[in-house]
Amino acid sequence: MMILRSSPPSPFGRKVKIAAALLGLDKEITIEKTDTTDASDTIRKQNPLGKIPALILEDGSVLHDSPVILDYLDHRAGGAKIIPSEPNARYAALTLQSLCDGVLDACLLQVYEGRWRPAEKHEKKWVDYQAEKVNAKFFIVGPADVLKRYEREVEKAPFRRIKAKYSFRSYDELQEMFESTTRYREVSDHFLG
Ligand SMILES: N[C@@H](CCC(=O)N[C@@H](CS)C(=O)NCC(=O)O)C(=O)O
Repeated sequence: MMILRSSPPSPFGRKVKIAAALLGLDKEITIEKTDTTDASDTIRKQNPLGKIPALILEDGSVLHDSPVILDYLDHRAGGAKIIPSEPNARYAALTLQSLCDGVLDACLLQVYEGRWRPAEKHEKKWVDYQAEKVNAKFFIVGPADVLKRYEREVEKAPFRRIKAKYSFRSYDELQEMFESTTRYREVSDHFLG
């Protein structure tokens, strides 16, 4: 059994959970809740950067960050399932992943402004700059019929609320939306047949 160090609201952790489900590997992974803000959490030993997600393999070795974990899961599932092997398709997929990760980073930087700095020190220019990246680049790739059904949920995506509130509560709302709307298996069937 592999162990995924993650936390329910973590977008990068959810990315790994979705990949595992798409690849049919979710039953081989136990999720161990992690608090990256807790200095005594073992994540800081497992990943010297103290970041989640981190995937602990059966032999005790630790993989991070999420692109590395996805690459490993794809390999473990037989290869070229979510990351193509043909060079053009492969580098297009990896670049798309990098873009999506960048959007998540821009979301997190807005959240961290609220989490780590007192309200009077929030730098609006910085937060707006990150929000621009999210607003400009946020999109979903997939078959039209699947997207149609998710459109309504995307409209409800609370990124703007995160921007407005910088609070854990908004993040919890994001998590709630995710739990109520994401159907891993359904998505898996559409994307992988
Ligand atoms: N590039 C990393 C980003 C991971 C990341 O930023 N994780 C956040 C939670 S979603 C985290 O651990 N933050 C705590 C920290 O930065 O110390 C990946 O793709 O896994």
